[in-house]
Amino acid sequence: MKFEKTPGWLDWYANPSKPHFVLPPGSVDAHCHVFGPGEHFPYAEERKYTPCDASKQQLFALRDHLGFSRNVIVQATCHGADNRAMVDACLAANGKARGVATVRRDVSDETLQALHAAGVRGVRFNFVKRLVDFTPKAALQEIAARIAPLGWHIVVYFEAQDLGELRDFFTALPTVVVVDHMGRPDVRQPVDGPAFSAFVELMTQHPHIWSKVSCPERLSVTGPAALNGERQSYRDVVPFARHLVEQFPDRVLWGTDWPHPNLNNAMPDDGLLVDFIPLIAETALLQRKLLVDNPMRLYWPEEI
Ligand code: 0GY
Repeated sequence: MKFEKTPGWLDWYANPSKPHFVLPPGSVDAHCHVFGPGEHFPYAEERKYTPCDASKQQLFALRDHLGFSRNVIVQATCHGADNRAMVDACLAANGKARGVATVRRDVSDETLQALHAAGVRGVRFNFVKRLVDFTPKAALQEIAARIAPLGWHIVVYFEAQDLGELRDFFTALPTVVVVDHMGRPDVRQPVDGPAFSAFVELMTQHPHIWSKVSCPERLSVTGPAALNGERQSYRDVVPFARHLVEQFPDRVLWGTDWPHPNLNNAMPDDGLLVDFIPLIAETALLQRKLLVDNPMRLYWPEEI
C-alpha cells in the first residue's frame, strides 16, 4: 500500500554529523522508532499522522554511525497496536535490539509470549491527546497486571500539564514506570519552579519511576544554535536533564528519538543530539550509568 506522509512532515536528517562525544562501549539508544516501510507494514487506520518510512536498516546504519551498540525500539502511535514493524526490527537485530510494544486489553497470552520471545520488554501507555484516542485507565491497569509477571515495565508519555491527573495512576502501577522525555517540561520555566519540582518530587517519592532525559529538540525553545561555535545545542533543556541525571543517576535513560515523529519546524542532526549527552552527564561514571548500566538492567538483565 502507498502512503502519503502528512503535509508539513519533514524527512529525518539524511546525513547526520559524526558526534564529537565518543560514546562509552556498549551504549544503548533507548528511545527510537521504525516506521513501516508502509508497503510491508501498513500504518494503522486510527493513526493521527502518516510518517515518512524509516526502516530497520536505516536505524541500524544510524546506530553504527553514531557509535551505539544497541537500540530500544519503541512502538510509535502511527502503527497503533500492530507491532509487526517493531518486532521485525528487533528480530533482525540479532539480540542488539529490544522492543516496547502497544497492546490492547484483549491481547492473548500467546501474543505476549511471542512478543517476549522477539525481545519486547515493555508496553507503552500514551496519554498525549494529539497522538492517541483515550483508553480507559481500567483497561491499562488490566494490561499492567498481565505484563508484570513477564518482568516487563511500562513506558508512559504525557504532557506536563496532565501529570497532576495521572500521578496516582502512575504511582499505583505494579512495574517500573519509565517517563518519556522528562514529562515534557516547559523549559521557559525555572528548573526549580513548581511544575518541574512536582515531577522531581514524583521520582523522589517513588523509586519505581524512571525518566528518559531525551528529546531536547522537542522541548527546546532556543533550538540547536551552537554556542561560540561549539556543538553545545539545546542549552535551555540542559538544566532539566542534568538535574535528573545527577539526582537519579540509576534511573535515567537516553535515546535519539530517531526518526523524530511530528517535528515540523526543523529536523535535528542526530550527531549533534549525541553531543548533548556530555552536557547533561558530566562525568564518565554518570555517562556509563545513563548509556550502559541503566538500559542494560532494564532490557538485557541476563547479560549483566
Ligand atoms: C516520540 C514523540 C512523539 C510521537 C510518538 O508514538 C508516537 O507517535 O512517540 C511526539 O509526537 O511527541 O516519543 O517519539
